[in-house]
Amino acid sequence: MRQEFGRDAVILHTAQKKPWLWGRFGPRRYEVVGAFDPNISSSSRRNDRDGVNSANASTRAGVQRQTVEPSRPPTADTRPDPAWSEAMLKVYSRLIRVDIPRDLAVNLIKEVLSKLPKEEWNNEARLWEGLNKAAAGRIKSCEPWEFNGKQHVVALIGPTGVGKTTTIAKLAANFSLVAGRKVGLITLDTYRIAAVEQLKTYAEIIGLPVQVAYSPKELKEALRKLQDKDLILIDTAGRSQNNQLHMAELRNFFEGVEAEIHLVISATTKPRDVDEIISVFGQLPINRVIVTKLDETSAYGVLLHTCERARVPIAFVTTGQGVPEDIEVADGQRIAQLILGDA
Ligand SMILES: Nc1nc2c(ncn2[C@@H]2O[C@H](COP(=O)(O)OP(=O)(O)OP(=O)(O)O)[C@@H](O)[C@H]2O)c(=O)[nH]1
Ligand SMILES: [Mg+2]
Repeated sequence: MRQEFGRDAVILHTAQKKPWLWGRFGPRRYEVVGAFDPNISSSSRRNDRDGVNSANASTRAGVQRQTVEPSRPPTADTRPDPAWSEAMLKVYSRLIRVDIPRDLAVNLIKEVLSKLPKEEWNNEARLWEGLNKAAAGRIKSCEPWEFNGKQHVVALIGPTGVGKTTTIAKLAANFSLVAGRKVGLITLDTYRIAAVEQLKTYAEIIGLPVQVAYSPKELKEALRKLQDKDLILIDTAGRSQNNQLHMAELRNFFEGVEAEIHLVISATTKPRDVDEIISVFGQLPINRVIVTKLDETSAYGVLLHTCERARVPIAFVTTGQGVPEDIEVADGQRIAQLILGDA
């Protein structure tokens, strides 16, 4: 906007335009609405524009400095195996570059070697091809719920601020407005001021009923009230994985409830924290994982790490703050390409 119309132009609204849930990583379009004062002379605007251009160039350079890691080949002491060929080391460092943890990278390469004839072990292209297959094989995804007369009760759990409530709003809008399903919402998040309001606001816009449950008994009552719905989405309070009391509360809520529990993890989480989150939230029977905020990182290795540790399929990924459009059905093959694509 500013490159085009000068420094005084202001952005009023931006939106990402792309197909909804079933778009499967479709191409993106952006809509930017802005305004500028036409009374500012074009020459001063041109000057502004130069100023802005140079500012942009330096910002871009700044961002690149932060996000692009130099591709240093592993040194002798970080070599996972002294017998590894140059090609193996090269693919290993590419895996590290996209944030795949070292032990997982070694494990993947060993899997590839076990399937590749020895004379190809020094062929980088063949190794990389094998790695793509190995990664895709390890990322299990699943199709969205089929209904055939069966009701699905789905609870989203996970750490604070990963996007549980927003993801519920996206799912609710897609399954009710696009797929034409009867959807009901329940929230157990009565800890945070405005948490209930957040879900109620979405529900009002979409036109869905919301129940608030303060206790396990009330959850069962709420489920009864929504028994005519095809899909019931349950929002929970985000808590740190270090809060054991919260885990006990969550377990109490879901005891005797047939809910499909979806663990929500942000793609920006560090691998070590993923381990911790999965081990602590794993006190509940997790059926699926949802990975959020793919738009906030460019190294997607944590998706592979999450699949490895959670040992359940990824159901959905989310790619922005926009409700309802920034959510997609997970596709293992496509996620593998995404992870290794930039390496
Ligand atoms: N960039 C980006 N932001 C997202 C995404 N999903 C959610 N957010 C944002 O993350 C912030 C937190 O979202 P919430 O849905 O409130 O997260 P939550 O897990 O319900 O949070 P708690 O209930 O406090 O634990 C909001 O600003 C959302 O707009 C996503 O896919 N990408
Ligand atoms: Mg929430």
